[in-house]
Order: sequence, then structure tokens, then C-alpha cells
Amino acid sequence: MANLVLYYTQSCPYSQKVLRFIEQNNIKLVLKDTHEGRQNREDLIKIGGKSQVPCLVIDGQALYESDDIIEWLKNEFKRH
Ligand SMILES: N[C@@H](CCC(=O)N[C@@H](CS)C(=O)NCC(=O)O)C(=O)O
Repeated sequence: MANLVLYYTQSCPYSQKVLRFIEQNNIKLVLKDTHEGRQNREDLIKIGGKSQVPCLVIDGQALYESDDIIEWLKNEFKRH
């Protein structure tokens, strides 16, 4: 199972779309709000090169774009 971290913000509708999918499918992953303190946002920029949310970090690799994130999660979790 890949190590998964989702960077998100409460105010971002694209983040909320991904969070809804995660909740509905009972997917367990680490959540990091980039509006909470400075560190999460700085970490995301370091990993992915930009602060855009949502971003799913898969074993250290950044995947941006909510639709791509949901597609990736669908593929990953249909097998488990
Ligand atoms: N097409 C992207 C849009 C994501 C997006 O626009 N995110 C905004 C917040 S709602 C954002 O992170 N803006 C700040 C930035 O790009 O650094 C998706 O579907 O994930």
C-alpha cells in the first residue's frame, strides 16, 4: 500500500470534492491543511513545486488536479 498524504484547504471546493470521495469510500490517509500554520504549505511547495490544492502525495510524488486524484484513488482502492 502506498504512503498517501492529501494536502487540502477547507475553503477549496476542489479539495472538498476529493475529501467527500475519501469519506464516502472510507479511505484512510494523512490529511494536511495548507492554511493551518506555514509548514504544510512549505512542505507541499518543496514536494510538488507549487502550493495548489488538492494535491495527493503518493510515496513522495505529487499528484495535482482533483479529477486525477479521484481517478488514482478509484484505481488504487478498487483492489483492496
Ligand atoms: N483544476 C484544479 C483546481 C485547483 C485549484 O484551483 N485550487 C486552488 C484553491 S480552490 C488553489 O490551490 N489556488 C492556489 C494556488 O494555485 O496556489 C483541481 O481540480 O484540482
